[in-house]
Amino acid sequence: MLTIYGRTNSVNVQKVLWCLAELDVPHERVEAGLHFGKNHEPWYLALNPNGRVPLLVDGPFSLWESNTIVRYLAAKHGVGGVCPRSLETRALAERWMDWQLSTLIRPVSIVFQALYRTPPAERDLAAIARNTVEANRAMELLDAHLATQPFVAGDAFTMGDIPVGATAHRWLEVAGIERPELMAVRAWRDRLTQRPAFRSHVMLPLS
Ligand SMILES: N[C@@H](CCC(=O)N[C@@H](CS)C(=O)NCC(=O)O)C(=O)O
Repeated sequence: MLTIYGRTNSVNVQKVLWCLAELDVPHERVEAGLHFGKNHEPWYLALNPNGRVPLLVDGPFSLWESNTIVRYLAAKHGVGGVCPRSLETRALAERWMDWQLSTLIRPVSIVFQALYRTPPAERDLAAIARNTVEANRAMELLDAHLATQPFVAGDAFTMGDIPVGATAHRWLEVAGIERPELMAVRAWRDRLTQRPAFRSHVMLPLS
């Protein structure tokens, strides 16, 4: 049985659970990370030396890095669907997965962690302001792209929508920050909300 280690309020775990649900792959999930612990135990560090969640264990094979796990699952169970058969479309999907990791997640995480997991007296207000600007700039780039097509890699939903979709949803839900209108991103998020897998694994209260 395929096992995912990770807590459901982690955006990186959400990507993997969303992908598994899209692909209808049987699996079990074991709570890990933050107060659940496990991710700093020696056996876990032997499988993921970063001590982070998610971690996938698929028989004798294990894998860390959420976007890589999404790629692995899509290639194993979703070629012709979540993993496009066309090399060009697949590359476009992967480009947005890389962009999520290289550009979007850092400022979104800094602001989210500050506002949801840091006591008010300990918050770095300058860092929140600076990273809000940076996240909004990235979201405006995404908005301009999604104004031209319904999903990040073209006309159909692909694995490329998963990391960006989970992160963009989080940004749209963070309370107490200024955001541009992001009409195209919101329309795309509405399309994602029609997917049961997105509703079950990503549309959860932020904590
Ligand atoms: N780039 C990694 C980042 C993993 C990561 O930072 N995970 C966070 C949760 S979103 C984590 O493990 N935090 C520590 C913890 O939960 O104990 C990935 O995408 O898998």
